[in-house]
Amino acid sequence: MKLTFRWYGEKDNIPLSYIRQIPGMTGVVTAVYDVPVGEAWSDESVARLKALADGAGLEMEVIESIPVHEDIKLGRGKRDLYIENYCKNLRTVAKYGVKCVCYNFMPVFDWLRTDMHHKNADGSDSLSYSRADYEKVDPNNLHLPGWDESYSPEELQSLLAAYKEVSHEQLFANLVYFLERVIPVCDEVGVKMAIHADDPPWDIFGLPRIVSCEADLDRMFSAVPSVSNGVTLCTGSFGAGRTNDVAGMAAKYAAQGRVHFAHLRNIRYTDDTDSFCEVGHRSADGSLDMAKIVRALVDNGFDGYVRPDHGRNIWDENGKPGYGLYDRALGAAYINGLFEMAEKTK
Ligand code: DNO
Repeated sequence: MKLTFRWYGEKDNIPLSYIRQIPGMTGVVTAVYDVPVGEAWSDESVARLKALADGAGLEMEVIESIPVHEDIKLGRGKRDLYIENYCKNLRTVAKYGVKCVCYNFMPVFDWLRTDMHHKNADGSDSLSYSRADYEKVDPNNLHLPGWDESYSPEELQSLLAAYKEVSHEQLFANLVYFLERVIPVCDEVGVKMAIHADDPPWDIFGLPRIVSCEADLDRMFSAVPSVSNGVTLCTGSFGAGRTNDVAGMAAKYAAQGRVHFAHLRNIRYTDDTDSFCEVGHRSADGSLDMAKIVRALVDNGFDGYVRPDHGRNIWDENGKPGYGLYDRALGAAYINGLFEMAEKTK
């Protein structure tokens, strides 16, 4: 595996030199952030990120994300133009050594939580999701850090209305249409596409979600079989679905050579509905068996990229929600240990 760390480009207040000092760190996971979704990225902007990473002794082999325009997900008339731009972006990043692109196909909203600063018993805080609070959220008036917030309230309402006509089947057909056009480009330029799990892995606000469980991945892979069509095994996202066997999924898709990227983090189920809280990475702190998941990856030949995912805010850090330095660095150290043990006892 190759250990990586998410870095939000030049606006990230975590210096690359700090990232470089985390034991075992090989590279950054980043993106061009100042271009509207759907537009082409310039060579200069990608070259600049690459030069900064190089200068810090870090690789830049993973992009998270090249976002997918809503017209592609909705199957609207302009989707071919946006797909063309997507393919251009794949070619551009490949030119600068990128090997893996993480993306998602969640309508309108990316990840959802109901509390950005859930207070934990140890005094840290973390992201959490509660079913009771979710029931009170108005999707027309929702602001969460880390999303594309470029929609005006009117645009958001019209997007939400447009999805009323889109069933799960239609959304899946639109995903296949997209993949049938981008995966051949990936095959050609040597980039692996790694779809991110829905987070959380169920429909929200009546919007369809189609990357939530094993059956979803199976049908996506059988529709477009090239191994360039793979997954970001986000343990916290799939794991929030209590019927998902994350270690089983890790084993199965690693054996198929389709786990190109793994986001490793733990969550704890907090009631008997679907509420959960993000916790430190250790198995003992949450509901997921991280050692079993890493063992499943290693035993099945996984050789993709890994990154510690969301950490808590600790040591008075006031980090970007989920993306402070300290707890992710501790997570990285723990992940190193799990992999070393799994690899030496393979
Ligand atoms: C949240 C992230 C997601 C992820 C996208 C990939 O912390 O895991 O926002 O980057 O879903 O497109």
